[in-house]
Amino acid sequence: MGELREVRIPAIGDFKDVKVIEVMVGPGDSIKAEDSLITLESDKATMEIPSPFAGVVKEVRCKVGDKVSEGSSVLLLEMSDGAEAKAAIGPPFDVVPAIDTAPPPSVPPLATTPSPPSAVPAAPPPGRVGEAEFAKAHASPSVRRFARELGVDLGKVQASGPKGRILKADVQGFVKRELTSPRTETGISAPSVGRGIPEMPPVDFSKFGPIEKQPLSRIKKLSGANLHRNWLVVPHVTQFDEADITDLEAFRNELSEEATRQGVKVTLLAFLMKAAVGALKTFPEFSASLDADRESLIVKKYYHIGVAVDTPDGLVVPVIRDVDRRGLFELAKELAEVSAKAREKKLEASNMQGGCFTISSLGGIGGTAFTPIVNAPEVAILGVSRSKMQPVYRDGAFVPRLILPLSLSYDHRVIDGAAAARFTRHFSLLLSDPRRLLL
Ligand code: CAO
Repeated sequence: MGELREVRIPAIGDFKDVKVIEVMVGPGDSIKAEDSLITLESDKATMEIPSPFAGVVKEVRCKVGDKVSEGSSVLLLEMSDGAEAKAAIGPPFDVVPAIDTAPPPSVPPLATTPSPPSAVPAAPPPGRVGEAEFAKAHASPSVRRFARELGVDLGKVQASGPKGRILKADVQGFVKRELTSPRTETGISAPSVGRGIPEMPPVDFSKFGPIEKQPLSRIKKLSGANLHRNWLVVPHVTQFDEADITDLEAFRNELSEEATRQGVKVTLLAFLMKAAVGALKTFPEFSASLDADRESLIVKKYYHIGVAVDTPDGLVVPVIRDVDRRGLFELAKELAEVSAKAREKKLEASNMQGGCFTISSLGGIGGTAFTPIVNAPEVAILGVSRSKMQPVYRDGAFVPRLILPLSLSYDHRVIDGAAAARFTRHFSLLLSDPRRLLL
């Protein structure tokens, strides 16, 4: 008989008395290390507690409705011979809203119905994901939410968990297969996600030299799937332009004393967000989204701007709400808070939803231009590179001016090239005269 071990709730941050909403195992069940044992739900998030060991469940020590905290007993496990702790007992909270019927994610779902052959393939509205099958599927709330975020119909996902439970890995596997398969009838509309693209043959790199295999972070896996889809679905064009920000920079420096007194650092980004609102008000189609039926545009009357933030685990895009109603200092403060939160992995899904337009600034790092990928269902994204003092010919002489490179990628289904050129020109004009930002 193997050694008996008690499994307890691991460190779960500041959460206490969290409700058990699901018990996924029972006495006699054989489980592998990292299999989910129970699901907890706080008012902010759900999480699954994984088993640190492989073994057989001897006794379950909590039930649905119990309130548990770090150290509470979950169950007694008879360890398999030679089993070792495997599960990552880090904070297992999934940063997702607690309500399973969360609003549709800010990315269009992977289609689950075939598209008309000649039309640009449509991502159907989330309601069209086979709701009955979805509801019947055997999966925890966090897996359901994950599936909804990706627009995956759980009714079509093969389960590999205990008692036919669909695991997160099953959903990821389903998406991976759909992204690479040329099928049309079962899931994602094929032309949108790489129909006919030959698969990359596996390469044994160790034949050529020493290697190390490093798992991709969760963020990279999720953003990778979204970026891949957006790259394939959205016909991208990038418009390059530049803005003379000499006066803006002088104004920013003038503000710095007052900003320091208020404990904020006003970087260029806050001005860019304000300029984005100005340009979006003048060119509303840049903050629109294609309706699911592709027959119309949804034009948004709010100004929530996404900001790409580089974190050690990958790219995330928190959304700053109502930028039109915020002052520069308030924006700068929120930017600092939100990027710190992103880097500490404390962003919630709701912090990353609802954007109308995204800004991706690599100016703090360097570079002269780049072609950002549109953050669908948004239709445009502004890339900003590093500003540089340049000689500009004016009134018969060269004068030194601080020039900021802009790269606007847009969805050509919605935006014409001429409109994009007008948009970046207008954006540039707003930045070149900071007084215009106040209008
Ligand atoms: N030109 C010149 N200098 C710039 C600049 C620009 N366009 N933009 C920022 N800077 C300067 C800032 O003024 C600051 O200088 P000081 O420290 O001397 O004052 C410095 O660069 C660092 O700025 P920052 O990057 O910390 O701050 P920010 O407000 O400009 O940007 C954030 C914040 C979160 C957007 C940024 O940190 C970040 O993560 N950028 C990467 C985004 C990304 O990865 N995009 C790619 C997406 S596609 O894969």
